[in-house]
Amino acid sequence: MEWCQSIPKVELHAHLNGSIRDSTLLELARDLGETGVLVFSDFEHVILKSDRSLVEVFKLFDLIHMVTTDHTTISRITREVIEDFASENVVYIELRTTPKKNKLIGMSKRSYMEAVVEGLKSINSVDVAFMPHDVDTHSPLNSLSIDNNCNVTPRKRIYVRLLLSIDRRETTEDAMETVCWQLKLDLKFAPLIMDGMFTFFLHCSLQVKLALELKDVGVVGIDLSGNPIVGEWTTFWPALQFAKENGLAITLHCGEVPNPKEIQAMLDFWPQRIGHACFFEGDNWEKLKHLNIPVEICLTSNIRTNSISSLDVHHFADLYKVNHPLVICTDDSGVFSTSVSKEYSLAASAFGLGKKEIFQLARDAIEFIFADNEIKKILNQVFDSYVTNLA
Ligand code: 6MZ
Repeated sequence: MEWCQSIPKVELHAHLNGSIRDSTLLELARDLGETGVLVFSDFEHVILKSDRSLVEVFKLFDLIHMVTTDHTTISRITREVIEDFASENVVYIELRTTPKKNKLIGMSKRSYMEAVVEGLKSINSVDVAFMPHDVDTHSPLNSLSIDNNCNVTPRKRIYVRLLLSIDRRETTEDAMETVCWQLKLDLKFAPLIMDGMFTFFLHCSLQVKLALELKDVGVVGIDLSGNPIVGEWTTFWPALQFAKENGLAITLHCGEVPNPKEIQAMLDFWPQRIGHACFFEGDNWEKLKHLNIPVEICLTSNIRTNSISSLDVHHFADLYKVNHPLVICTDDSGVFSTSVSKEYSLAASAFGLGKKEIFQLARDAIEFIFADNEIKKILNQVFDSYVTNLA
């Protein structure tokens, strides 16, 4: 476990609100309990329970969202989550979150994301590089910090990119709003987009300008997530297709429950990555391998939610054996009381992987990130320098 902590790692499947610290969640719930908004003792029991079914996990998310949805809290959680990942030597993370609206407190999807960005900016303990111009090829692993007494110390650096999640409860219009916000398109165009007028947007120069603006806040893609038994693929497809046509990378929660038709439709869509892939069978399984779509593997999450009965039968083994692109992830480190190091450690013990294989697995993840080649180059240097320092 200690060794897994020491190596550089890449995290590609982490939900912001699912990665909240227990201590923060309890503190926020206690505060709300005092104002009478919720009954703290009911909440405490749910937070402290460790084994939950998938249904219970989504009930917990509803509770989490009750205590986390204001701008200050979103900024705080973002800061803490990134600090936690950095402390484990995660050198690149794609953090995903569902932008939320709440008229009562003046929150729009845009202001929600601005709060996330504020959270990133407020981090002092580590060097957070989340904008393209933060790329610094001279010192990829650390930067230097100089305190008031002119003492110079190296600071850890973590590269952060953001994915905006579409929640399966959302309507086509909501989903489109999430995508359009990223592209900074005026929502009055959304109905046109839904009518299939993609080309209009593709070719207008405004579009190019907006896509460039988008890069500035480090958003690189879209995720489809949420309770897998809710909603229909056809509802989300227009927004996802539009996002894809405009150069945003897509990752889908796919096959978290048995639903061969949806799995097939998702594979036909050909996303850049998928998450989970627990209930693939027959042709879909073969197709996944044939298309070589990288799979974000979340071991603890799959076991805790009973999607997979035990690690002995986890599909990681089959995919790993055939060299399928895989990346080990946490999913919801807070909700499932895990960490990236724990997940690597679990993979090592469950599938008999040695240090060399684990290091390679961690390094291979670089290939599947949504950020550009410049970042890939830097991350490769980070892994190289780890090896050099060991020698
Ligand atoms: C599907 C999940 C998930 O977006 O509020 N989420 N969706 N399957 C999972 N596996 C257990 N874990 C988390 O983070 C919490 C949201 O992420 C999605 C759910 O929509 C959940 O409400 P944000 O930051």
